[in-house]
Amino acid sequence: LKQYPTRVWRMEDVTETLKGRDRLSHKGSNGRGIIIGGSVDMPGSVTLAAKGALRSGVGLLTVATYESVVPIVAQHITEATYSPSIMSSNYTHEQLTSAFSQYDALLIGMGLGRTQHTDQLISAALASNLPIVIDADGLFSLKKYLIELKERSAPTVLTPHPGEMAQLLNQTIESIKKRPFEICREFAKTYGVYLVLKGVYTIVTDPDGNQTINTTGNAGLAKGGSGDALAGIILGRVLQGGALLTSLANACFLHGRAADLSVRDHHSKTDLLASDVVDYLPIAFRECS
Ligand code: NPW
Ligand code: AMP
Ligand code: MG
Repeated sequence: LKQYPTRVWRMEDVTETLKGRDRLSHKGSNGRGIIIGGSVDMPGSVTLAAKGALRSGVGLLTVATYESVVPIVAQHITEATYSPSIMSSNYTHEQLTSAFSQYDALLIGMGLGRTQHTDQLISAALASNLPIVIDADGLFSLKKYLIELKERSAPTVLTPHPGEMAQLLNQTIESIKKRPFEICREFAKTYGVYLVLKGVYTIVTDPDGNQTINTTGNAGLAKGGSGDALAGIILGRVLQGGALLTSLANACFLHGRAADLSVRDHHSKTDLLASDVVDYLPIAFRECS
């Protein structure tokens, strides 16, 4: 990508760049991911993220969620392991950071709630030395840790919708929607982050200000759970390595494309669910592989 053009990410970009499975790989070499999310109010959020990640190539996945939530998630996700102990409030900042360092990448935030404990988890995730993806309630907490965000040396990916972006910047949703490209570029460059500003057309920005725009997806995605599934897909693709802007653009494309295929072949935009989108990921992957 040349400096600064905004590039529409097309299917041929995905087919050219989508990394397949190495014949000699094993589960450990296909990426160890951890997802920290969910709560008694929102067990579905982390379930969708875990399914999205597993359908996007993760080799080994651990879900860190509260003990009472584990049986609910585990009923749906049999391939992941679970780590409720990480969610114990007895864990110190250092213990959390050290526990996170056993993984290759971390996703945090969906369904966690806006609590002091979420703040502690975000603070420890930022202190870790691995690529991290922050979504939903994690973004709400992040506002308190902008200095730590700027100081990170490992990659950080933020996945806000316009409401989350607005609260992160202390601006109105309307002002973000007026100049989304410029605002994303300014923020990404200032804080050295990758930004996925979700919407009808999702904009992905890298820390140098390069941008891609996604045009897949439809109004069937305008429903609770869609963003949680996307966050998992993003973790899955980040773990496969390669240029991060490419991995993020591919993840957004595949998420939207799965929704489009599902609406073409089976569902209507009215009845489409986030879990249906994840179930259509295999067809989107096959089409692009
Ligand atoms: P309004 O008022 O709707 O017009 P929140 P959340 C705005 C979990 N979930 N364009 C919106 O505007 C998540 O993971 C769990 C413009 C409002 O102001 C989180 O942990 C589910 N504005 C938690 O719920 C399924 C937009 O943003 C604000 C916009 C809260 O996340 C659902 C809302 O933001 C959910 O994913 C857009 N495109 N999108 C589960 N099954 O467990 C949003 N806004 O208060 O952060 O609410 O996104 O629902
Ligand atoms: P969240 O608000 O976090 O659940 O994220 C919503 C997801 O659905 C994002 O990936 C959006 O890009 C996508 N989405 C929501 N509404 C639409 C729409 N009308 N057209 C296309 N994609 C959408
Ligand atoms: Mg969301």
